[in-house]
Amino acid sequence: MWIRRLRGWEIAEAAATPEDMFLDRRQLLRGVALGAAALAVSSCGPWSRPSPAPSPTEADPSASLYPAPRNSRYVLDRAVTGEEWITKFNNFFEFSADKRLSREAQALQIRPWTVTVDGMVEKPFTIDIDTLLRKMPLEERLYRHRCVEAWAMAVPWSGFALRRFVELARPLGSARYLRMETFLDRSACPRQRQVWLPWPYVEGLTMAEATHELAFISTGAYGKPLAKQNGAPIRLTVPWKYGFKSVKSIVRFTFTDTRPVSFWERCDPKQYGFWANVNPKVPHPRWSQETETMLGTGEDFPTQIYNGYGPLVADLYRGLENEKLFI
Ligand SMILES: Nc1nc2c(c(=O)[nH]1)N[C@H]1C(S)=C(S)[C@@H](COP(=O)(O)O)O[C@H]1N2
Ligand SMILES: [Mo]
Repeated sequence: MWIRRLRGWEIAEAAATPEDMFLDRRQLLRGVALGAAALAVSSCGPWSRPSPAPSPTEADPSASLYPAPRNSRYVLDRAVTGEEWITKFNNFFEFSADKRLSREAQALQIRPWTVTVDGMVEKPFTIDIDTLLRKMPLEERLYRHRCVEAWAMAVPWSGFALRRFVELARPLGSARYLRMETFLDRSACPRQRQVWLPWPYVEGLTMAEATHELAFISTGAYGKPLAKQNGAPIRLTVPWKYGFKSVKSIVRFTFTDTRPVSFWERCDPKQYGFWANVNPKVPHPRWSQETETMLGTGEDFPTQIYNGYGPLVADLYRGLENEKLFI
């Protein structure tokens, strides 16, 4: 039985999702605050068990590629989270500020889907997702996922190492960052007509981060192609950073020498920065990051620095101690 306490994401769900906090201020100015607040209040809490996901209506042409062989290097210190959580409890602000957005997300058209590689590369190109999937060595990895809202999951992702994709892209030596961009489709995605939000969703990594062994591109989960609400057909997964870095439904990878400004950083740079590494000692302005609650079991765990991946990633940040690495 879940003992009800006020946790970071409950605050977030009720009143202070990153977007709502951003909207709070804007909406005071605009006087249109009611919609989101009413939605948040009318929904029941995120701790109630979600019902099973709707079965996909169209066949996914990549279905035969899954399940991919598991890479045994990445082990968990806790149980894999029930699949119903990842398919029914999501952050995907293109579709809703409410976690129950799986139905809305089915409007996303994931075929045809192309991915463009441009910027500081030997030769820019655009590749069809199914061609890309057959070029990349697919594997399964068990990773922990830690949202800045203090909930967590343990997920069997399928996909490929981001560094294999970087090799395919052939960046120039002068590239310092990899910028990743979600689709922008104002006709199919009504929320992207909210001109006060900086659509499309953008995220970025340094080249050292992007070529780190842990940086992963997920194209599937739980032995199946990725569900639309999880960012089909291709999303980033960087388990040592807060979940908002893991940009969904990517259409463009740009190599650049300029640090990208991410979606949330553009919304509110005081709360969300470029690095966003997990750290229990650096609270969010509205809640502590000391502990996290596992979806499904409701178990609390102490938050670990770099989400427990410190031994693998801490070296990436030597000499950068003056940067805001943990926000
Ligand atoms: N394009 C896009 N990517 C996104 C988001 C989003 O709103 N839009 N939300 C982020 C946040 S805050 C989290 S916690 C994860 C959630 O991924 P999941 O719903 O697959 O668990 O996606 C991240 N990627
Ligand atoms: Mo998140």
